[in-house]
Amino acid sequence: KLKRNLESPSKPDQVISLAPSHPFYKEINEVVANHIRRLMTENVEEKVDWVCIADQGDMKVFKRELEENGIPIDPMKAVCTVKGITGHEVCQYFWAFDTRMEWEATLDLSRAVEWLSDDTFISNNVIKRVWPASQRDACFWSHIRHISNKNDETPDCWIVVNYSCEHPECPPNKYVRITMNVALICETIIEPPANESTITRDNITCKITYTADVNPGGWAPASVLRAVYKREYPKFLKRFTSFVIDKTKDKEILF
Ligand code: 16C
Repeated sequence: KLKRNLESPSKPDQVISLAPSHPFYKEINEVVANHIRRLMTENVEEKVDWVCIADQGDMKVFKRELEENGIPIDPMKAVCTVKGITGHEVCQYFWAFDTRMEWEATLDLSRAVEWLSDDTFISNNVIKRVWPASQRDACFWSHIRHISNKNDETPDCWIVVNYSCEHPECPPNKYVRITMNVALICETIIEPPANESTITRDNITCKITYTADVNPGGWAPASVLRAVYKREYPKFLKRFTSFVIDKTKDKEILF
């Protein structure tokens, strides 16, 4: 089932963290900081221009209708709570390249283009074609980070950001290139077990906030695109979180 380009470089055994002199270092830190700021200040449920497009109790998906030069670029935001898994586990699986095709149902292909460090790599996703639009692809860096609440000003959370970039080995010459700024931020809530017994999966809940700002590139019919988003974003969240539950159920809890 796992479709990967044979030329994809596999993750090296050990790679040092991204050096401050790396061309993406500043951008990654700024983008991560903006997502954390947005998490702490934006409550879409209170804003009139955000509409809820899916409400399944523990999972809600919101969008804000926006167009740029006639192309819909609706920002999406989803919040959900899932029992039995930690934020670290959820982010680890969202970031991990080798299992991406096991839960990604909207891709034809995903290939790693370059590993920048042990927490950051660049990949190329080829998205399934949606009639009548042309097929799309994306080239983006994926970065995973733990933010600890050292100073009480930020929540203790795990974050993964997928952010569009250019790469000489991934030129936009075969498909329409989409651009995106996607973040998955997770906080783990632990309900202390009675009698100081060991924490089990029954005592943990993960609060997930997912945001996706995607520009579909060239022409895309707004009504079709919006119908696909309305169906595919909730489907992705359900499928992905079920995947994490299944992968971790017999494993030790990764806090
Ligand atoms: O975040 C997700 N996945 C990440 C890892 O792969 C990564 C990818 C983000 C890209 C998400 C947006 C893709 C939009 C493509 C626009 C295509 C235009 C088509 C024109 C239509 C008229 O961060 C999870 C992403 C979950 C995506 C849900 C929405 C995707 C729609 C894609 C259309 C393919 C449908 C295939 C139907 C079987």
